[in-house]
Amino acid sequence: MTCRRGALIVLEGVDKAGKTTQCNKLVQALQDSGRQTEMMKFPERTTKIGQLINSYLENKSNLEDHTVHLLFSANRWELVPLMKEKLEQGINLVVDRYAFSGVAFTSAKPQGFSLEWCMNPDMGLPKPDLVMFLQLSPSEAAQRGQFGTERYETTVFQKAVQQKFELLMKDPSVKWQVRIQHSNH
Ligand code: FDM
Repeated sequence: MTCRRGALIVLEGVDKAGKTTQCNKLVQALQDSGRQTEMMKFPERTTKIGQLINSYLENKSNLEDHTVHLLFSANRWELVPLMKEKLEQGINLVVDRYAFSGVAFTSAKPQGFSLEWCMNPDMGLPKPDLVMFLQLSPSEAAQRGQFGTERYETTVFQKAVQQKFELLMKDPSVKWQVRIQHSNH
C-alpha cells in the first residue's frame, strides 16, 4: 500500500508572535482529525551544532556572523534525513521556524548581508507546502514587549526582522499565509 507524503507546514514570525502556542494547537487539531502529525523546531538545540547555537543565543559565547548563519543552516540540514523519512511515512510535520527565520534574522543585522547570500546555504531543503506567518499587531507587540535575555530580543532588531520577512513574503514560489495575532493568541 502506498501512503501519501505528509505535509510540511512551517510557522514563522517575529519573537512573541505565539508560534509555539499555534504550533501546538495545529498539531493537536491535525491529530484529533486522525492525521499523524509531529512537531519540530529550529534551531533544534539538542544536537552538537544546536548546542553551539544555543550557547550563542544565550550570549554565553560569541560567533562570527557568517559562521553562525551557516551553523543555523547546518542544523536544518542535519535533520533533513529524519524529516524526509517522516514525510515519506505520511507523517505531517509542523515546524516552528525554518530557513525563512535564518534569512530574516541574519539579513536584519547591521552588517548588510544580502538576501541572496543568506538564502544560498538552505537551497535544496525540503520545500514547505505552507508557511504561516504570525504577525503581531503593533498594539499587541507593545503589550508583549518585555523581552528575555536572549540575543536578538530587542524591539529595534525585531522590527528590522519583520521588514525582512515582508520582503521574503513577496516570493510567489512560496505559499505564504499571513495571520494577524490578537489578544490571547
Ligand atoms: N534564528 C532562528 C536565527 O537567527 N536563524 C535561524 O535560522 C533560526 C531558525 O534564533 F531569535 C533565531 C530566531 C530567534 C532564535 O529562538 C531562536 P526560538 O525562541 O528558539 O524560536
